Amino acid sequence: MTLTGNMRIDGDRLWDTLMEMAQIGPGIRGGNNRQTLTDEDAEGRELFQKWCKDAGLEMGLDQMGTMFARREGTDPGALPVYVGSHLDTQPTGGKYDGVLGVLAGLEIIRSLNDLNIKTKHPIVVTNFTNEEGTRFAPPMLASGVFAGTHTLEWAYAREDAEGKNVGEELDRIGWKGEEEVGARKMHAFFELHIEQGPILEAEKKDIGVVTHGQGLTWLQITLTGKESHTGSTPMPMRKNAGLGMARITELVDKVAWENAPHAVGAIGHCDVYPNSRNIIPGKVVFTIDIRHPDKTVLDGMDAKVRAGAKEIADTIGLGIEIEEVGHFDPVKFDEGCVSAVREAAIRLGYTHRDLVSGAGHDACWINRVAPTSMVMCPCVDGLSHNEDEDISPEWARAGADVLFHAVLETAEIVS
Ligand code: HGY
Ligand code: MN
Ligand code: MN
Repeated sequence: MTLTGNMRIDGDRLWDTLMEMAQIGPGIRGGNNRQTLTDEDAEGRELFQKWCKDAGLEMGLDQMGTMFARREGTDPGALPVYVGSHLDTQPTGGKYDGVLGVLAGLEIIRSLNDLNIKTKHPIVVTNFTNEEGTRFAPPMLASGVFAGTHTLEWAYAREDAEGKNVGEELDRIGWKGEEEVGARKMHAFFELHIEQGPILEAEKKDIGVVTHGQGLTWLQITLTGKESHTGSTPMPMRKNAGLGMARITELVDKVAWENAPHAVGAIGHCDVYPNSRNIIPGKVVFTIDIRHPDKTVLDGMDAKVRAGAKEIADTIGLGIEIEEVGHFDPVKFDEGCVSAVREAAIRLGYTHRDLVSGAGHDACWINRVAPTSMVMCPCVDGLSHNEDEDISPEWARAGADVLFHAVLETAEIVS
């Protein structure tokens, strides 16, 4: 049986499944707050597992809590084609970031069952733990362990703002598996994700054929000054850590603009101590997020931000500690997998364009251990990591159809 343009997923079922998952870990404005290894994450995992079992899949779980749902192929010795993303969300996240990729993988299985299609290679739907990195830095933590970038022990030791660590929280929610992380070998990996940027919608394209992913560096800065009275401490005597953070925020923005049009930089997380209205901050801890598609430029931005931050701290008389808490180099996805995505879009009659992913994804790490590529669909105003994140059912359907064909072509239809 060959792949034809009329072989498509059930877009209504996919949409209903997305809406049902969105009920778990509701946000405050219609989005989601299903942060990794929380009770809400556990509830979402339970629902996903139920759906997978209902679809006749065999469940697997590794030591980082990454979930694998396997549909057998006709050749037991053939390496599986993996398809998935992440179910964890930002604290003020949308309903589709990550979730679309996991549930579109499930929809592929449901559609194969409906069509009674058998494939040579098994197909495994995957939910990677802690893609967001918002509760436990760095992002893409479990896929990073899977790709051999982080050790399991290092990952288990990552702590959240309350001092809880990954290993303990996996135990607490009962989702720490036995499987060695990364022991599974993949024939290929595909991930469907919303663009989280404005290009596809602006150009009225249904599909992003993702050829590359930009690189990322997260630097955690600790500035130490001196707490003192905001009213009675003369300006020349102040050691204001908050002032240092403000100037470094300006520096990061400036370095990004100096490397326009592709560079980006911001500070999204900060803790001010003691955070009292009338005490000059004695300590601030914040995370710089800089990104660029070119490694040399990204490394140059990193060096410039480090040097500038030290200069700012010295000028104000602050102590400074700089710790890299996240990094991955820009990635170039597998050309065979990228072609499978592009040809699927053409076969199905969807408009498409090549794209560099601005956000990081599990696929960026998995690309190190298996042929990998991504499919992207538009999102309204390019907005994401915001509860107003939105997509249309048509965009979800188009992305899942293309994912369906790319996975089927790679898994080889037998009957
Ligand atoms: O930060 C990222 O790019 C991803 O959303 N975790
Ligand atoms: Mn994501
Ligand atoms: Mn995200």
